[in-house]
Amino acid sequence: SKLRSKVVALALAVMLSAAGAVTFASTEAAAAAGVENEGADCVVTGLPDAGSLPTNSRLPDPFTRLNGTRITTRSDWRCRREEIKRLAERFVYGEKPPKPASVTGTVSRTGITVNVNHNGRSASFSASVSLPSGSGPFPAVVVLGGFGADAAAIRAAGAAVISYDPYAVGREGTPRNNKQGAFYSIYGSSSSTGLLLAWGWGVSRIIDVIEQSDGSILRADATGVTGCSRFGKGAFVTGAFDQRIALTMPIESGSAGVPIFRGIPGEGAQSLSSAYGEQPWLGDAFGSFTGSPGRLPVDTHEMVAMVAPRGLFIMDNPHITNLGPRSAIVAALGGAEVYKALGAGDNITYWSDVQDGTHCASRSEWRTPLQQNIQKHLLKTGNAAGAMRISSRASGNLAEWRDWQTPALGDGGGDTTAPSTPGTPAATGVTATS
Ligand code: MCU
Repeated sequence: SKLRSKVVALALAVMLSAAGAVTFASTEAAAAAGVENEGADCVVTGLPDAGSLPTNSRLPDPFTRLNGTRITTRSDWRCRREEIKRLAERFVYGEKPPKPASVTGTVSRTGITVNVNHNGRSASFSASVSLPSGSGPFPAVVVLGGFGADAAAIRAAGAAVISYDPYAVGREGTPRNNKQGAFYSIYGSSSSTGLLLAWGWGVSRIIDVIEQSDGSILRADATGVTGCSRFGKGAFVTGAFDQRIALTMPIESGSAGVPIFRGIPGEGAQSLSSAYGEQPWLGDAFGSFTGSPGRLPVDTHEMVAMVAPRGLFIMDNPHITNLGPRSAIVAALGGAEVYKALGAGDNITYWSDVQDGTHCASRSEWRTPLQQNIQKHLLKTGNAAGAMRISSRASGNLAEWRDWQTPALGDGGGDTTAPSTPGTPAATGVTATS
């Protein structure tokens, strides 16, 4: 009868997801941008100082500008996103410098080398490449760290795997005033930028080199990024901060990753002070917020939104409270409101309906959605709908975390997506059991 109820639950889930699929218009995969930051020319004024921040126990409104007005069209999102980026840099991750003066390197069928020169300083690092079968040029998924991501499934889907060692660019185990690795060789060991954004900077430089290559092996316009645990934090931040990345796939990222900072204290997740103190993952400026996340003028639902409308596949483990899976769902639901407002609700998937409780386990449940996301966003051969596959072990309710509504953004003609009602789960609100 246990099996029977599982079968019933599965059938129900399939029916619900089939019903949910008609609720939102199916959206095409959004093209990645041709540049790292499409909002680089936006003039941002009114960034607050750390000393003048009000406390807000709810999630900040992603649609309200620093000057208090709300955006009304989809094209307004570009510069509102830049405001969020600047807030995230100032208060959470530290600054991500723009492309250095010189980036050179090579792409071969087995590896990528990167050489950076800037202001008289230089640094180099490399990554290995593993191609799928067939003839290229291939899309590629950058895998941060060596575990947790299903490299075989990525290659079987038709994408190359770029194995990238984040520690070459930002080492762990150093004090904040003596950070090491290629990023800090260029920008200084006392840079206040944390490791996560340094790792993302390294991926951006890999993409620079692919762009400059002859394009016969790897495609520069079809890059994904993934990683598990601390490298899930890194994959999330990497995708948020480089709009050339077409598909972002954080796995079991935990505190300092996807979960909302405001939710973590109540859930039994790794505390913010623990994550901040364990490694210099977050920027130095985050130190004054570990005990008062309500003062942050930005939260991770807005980092989710920074990825919009590009592909985002958040994989999480509901069995480990320490990872903050409930706080991660709220981040996904909050960010999905921006996806929906942009008409791209089908480009985000959150999946925590998994059986094995082991951290960064190899999971059969994610193989199909992983390959569907690669087909849709990197190969452009599929159009699978995004989904919320939330385990009953850990749920989250966005309505408890927001006091703003999602606007119907005009697009200057053409289709519009209906605004959501408060508390309605984003995308296809399927709850499955595991
Ligand atoms: C979930 O990611 C981290 C976690 O934040 C750390 O506290 C722990 O030490 O390591 C996890 C991890 O990266 O595991 C591989």
